[in-house]
Amino acid sequence: KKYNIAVVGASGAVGEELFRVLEEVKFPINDLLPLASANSAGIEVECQGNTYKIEELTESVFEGRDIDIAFFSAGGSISAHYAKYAVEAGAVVIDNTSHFRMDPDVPLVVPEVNPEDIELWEDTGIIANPNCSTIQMVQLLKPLHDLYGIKRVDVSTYQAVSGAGKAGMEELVRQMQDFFAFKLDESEVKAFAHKIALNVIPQIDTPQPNGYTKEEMKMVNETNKIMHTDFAVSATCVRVPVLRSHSESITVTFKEGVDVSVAEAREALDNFENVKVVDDLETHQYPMPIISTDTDYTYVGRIRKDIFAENILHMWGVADQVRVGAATNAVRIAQKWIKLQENI
Ligand code: 2RA
Repeated sequence: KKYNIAVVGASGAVGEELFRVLEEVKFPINDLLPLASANSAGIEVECQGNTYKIEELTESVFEGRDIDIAFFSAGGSISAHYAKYAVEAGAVVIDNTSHFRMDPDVPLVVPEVNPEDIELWEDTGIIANPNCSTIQMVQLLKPLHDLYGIKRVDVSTYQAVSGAGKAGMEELVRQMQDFFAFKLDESEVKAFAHKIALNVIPQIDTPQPNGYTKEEMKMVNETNKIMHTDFAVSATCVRVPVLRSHSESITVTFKEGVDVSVAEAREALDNFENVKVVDDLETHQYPMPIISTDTDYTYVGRIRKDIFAENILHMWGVADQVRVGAATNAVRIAQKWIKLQENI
């Protein structure tokens, strides 16, 4: 069977990556409906050797098109308003935005971690994609939780500017060009102090009353919904001048009495779907954005036991934010959803 696909946000960073991933996995596409705002209408997109024209997203655009799957990645307010029209027209919505993630009736899915939750799609017609920084973290937590039982997770993230979309990537490139054009030395770089070039910014999204940011609370709240657990999570989310991959320093505290084995942990991670262990400090083997970018794997390294506590493990995870953190995760959900439909 082939499927009719809609992509809302077709001109954005995630939308463009979706077309690439759908082509790479040879997704069974019958027809493709790229959708965006009026000023992108008419732009042509390529997928699987076919050319499609972007159409304007309207409340009625889904009617009569027999859309099976509608990917949304055009911001929370667009999903909030338009997802229902896609569902009413008979599509399953796979939403990349944060809008539906914590809705108790909407499954929040990382296919390698909680694929069974995809079966819950029929309640609302919507399946939510977690936040990019959450996805790559739970892919590493799941095998370790199954092995030892997690009590608490502390994570610091080093997030690429692609998380802020095309505009975020363009801003970094422009600032780096400005910097080198002026050949500013380090002292003058302060002029960019509030910018991202040659800087790190310990804030992503809006401040919350508890002193955390909205991005940090996404990681705190989404992790336990996906894993069906209730352990403590604390996050510090930082924007760094990297284009497309998020890096994360993750400290996992297991239940009292666990004497964690690095070899066991490394094996559990290595055996986990779509995770690659790159871990040999002596030969400078560890995950870095230059390794992960444009790939669909979640890389993990610097795996080491805490110096002072038997039940604590530290690790470093890196993944391409546009792919693993959004487009590829969404396509993997769609692949499992069609298997579900075909098994019925
Ligand atoms: C970011 N995770 O990195 C957020 C949204 N993609 O900006």
